[in-house]
Amino acid sequence: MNAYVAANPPKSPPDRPIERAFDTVPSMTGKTEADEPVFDEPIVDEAEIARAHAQALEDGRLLFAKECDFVMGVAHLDGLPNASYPEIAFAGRSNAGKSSLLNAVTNRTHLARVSNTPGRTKEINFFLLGDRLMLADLPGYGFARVSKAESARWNELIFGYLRGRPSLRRVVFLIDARRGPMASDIEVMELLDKAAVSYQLVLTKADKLRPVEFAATHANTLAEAARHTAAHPEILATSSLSGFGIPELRAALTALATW
Ligand SMILES: Nc1nc2c(ncn2[C@@H]2O[C@H](COP(=O)(O)OP(=O)(O)OP(=O)(O)O)[C@@H](O)[C@H]2O)c(=O)[nH]1
Ligand SMILES: [Mg+2]
Repeated sequence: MNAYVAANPPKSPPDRPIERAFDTVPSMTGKTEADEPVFDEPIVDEAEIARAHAQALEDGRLLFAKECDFVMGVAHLDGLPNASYPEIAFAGRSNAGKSSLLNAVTNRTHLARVSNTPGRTKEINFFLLGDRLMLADLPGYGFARVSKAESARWNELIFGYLRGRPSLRRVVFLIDARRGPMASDIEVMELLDKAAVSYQLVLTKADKLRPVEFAATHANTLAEAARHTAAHPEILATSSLSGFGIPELRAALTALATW
């Protein structure tokens, strides 16, 4: 026996088992937690949730069925229209499908100009929906085949607008679902995080992927969104071709159509 143990003989064990902490903490009713009922699941009024969801979809359908008119195309920051309506901007890489999505959501075929040539949208095009919501179709970034000077001019226009627009309620941030978030997307997301501009990622061209491929991109994109402070946690998926996800996008934007 060593000197320490000899000097400090073990105490005899307590004559009753040591109480576990949660057995003795009184609850607000004065009972122990062990006395409290245990519920299998949280109580959720599923019918109420379904009703609210259906109402949001219907509100979205009604707003986006209203008149939608081209207001102006803007090539310089000093030419922006007055910030008098709540505004949503469609942003993303060149060719991500911004103009197509704007047409799909407003149920028009030729409102915004769509092209097979990346870099088609060269100005910020503004559209007013139902005298309630301004929609802005932005030129895409990341298009290699423009001159450095032109690319710098676009970036100045796009980021100047995104950072300084007081009426901007949210950026619909398009990501081509075939590619998922790319380095240039993540760079822009970081800029928006820094400027505290709220954005929601929307995966486009969902019709081009098999379900298993889509699930992988969706998981990646969700994980990317979680790393960004200004990203909305929910991700939408759309196809401008099939109409998939369009009613949900309308509902999400309609919820932002008030000050
Ligand atoms: N299959 C499929 N093709 C799409 C979809 N959305 C867009 N496209 C195609 O993708 C190409 C680019 O679409 P745009 O809407 O012009 O893309 P954008 O982001 O506005 O491009 P920029 O103005 O150059 O930045 C066009 O050929 C579209 O037809 C979609 O949901 N499904
Ligand atoms: Mg475009």
